[in-house]
Amino acid sequence: MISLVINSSRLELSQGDITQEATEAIVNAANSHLAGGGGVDGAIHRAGGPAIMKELKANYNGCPTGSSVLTGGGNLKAKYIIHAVGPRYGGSPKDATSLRSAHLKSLKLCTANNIKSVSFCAISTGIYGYPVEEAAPIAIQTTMDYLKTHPEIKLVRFVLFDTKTYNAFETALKKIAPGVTL
Ligand code: AR6
Repeated sequence: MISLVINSSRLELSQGDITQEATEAIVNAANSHLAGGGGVDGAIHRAGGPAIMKELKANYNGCPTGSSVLTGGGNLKAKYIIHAVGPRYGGSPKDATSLRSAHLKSLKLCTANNIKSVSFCAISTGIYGYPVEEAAPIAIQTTMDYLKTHPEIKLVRFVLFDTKTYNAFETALKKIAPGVTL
């Protein structure tokens, strides 16, 4: 675990399973049909139960890439799930814009819904093929910039599933914020 204080907020990196997180919200890596799938999306729907898909179908007709929508957390400890749609990696500059936007929209949903603690997974870096060494600095920089002007969010935690992903986020955080303490 590594963390960085930004004004009165904290950005944390930890390794683990996001379905077990007790932050108020967790951020899912969804697809634009909001149809469920593999990876973390599959894990969240399995752990959270069918109420989540029911709510998605009742309220949304999909979600564009680079955006996100909010549901309740079903059986999870988290009260809310933010379903963010990251880009499929294709090597174009648009990918970074979409990835940044997926994070920013998710943070804005936290502000709009008075959510003070949120956990993100490493959006787009699994099935969607975004190299984690490129994705991690975008995720971290977007979050740091937001927290600088949005003290209402007290905790943003990145919950990274495997060691390779955790290490890439740690490397990116240390590069962006060299004074970071373990
Ligand atoms: N907790 C935290 N992170 C996890 C977990 C977990 N339980 N399980 C996997 N990860 P991915 P994407 C990590 O593939 O690349 C789905 O089918 C995983 O190791 O879940 O955005 C959707 O429906 C990786 O670091 O999401 C979409 O169709 C990260 O979560 C598509 O996959 C993201 O990997 C989205 O692909």
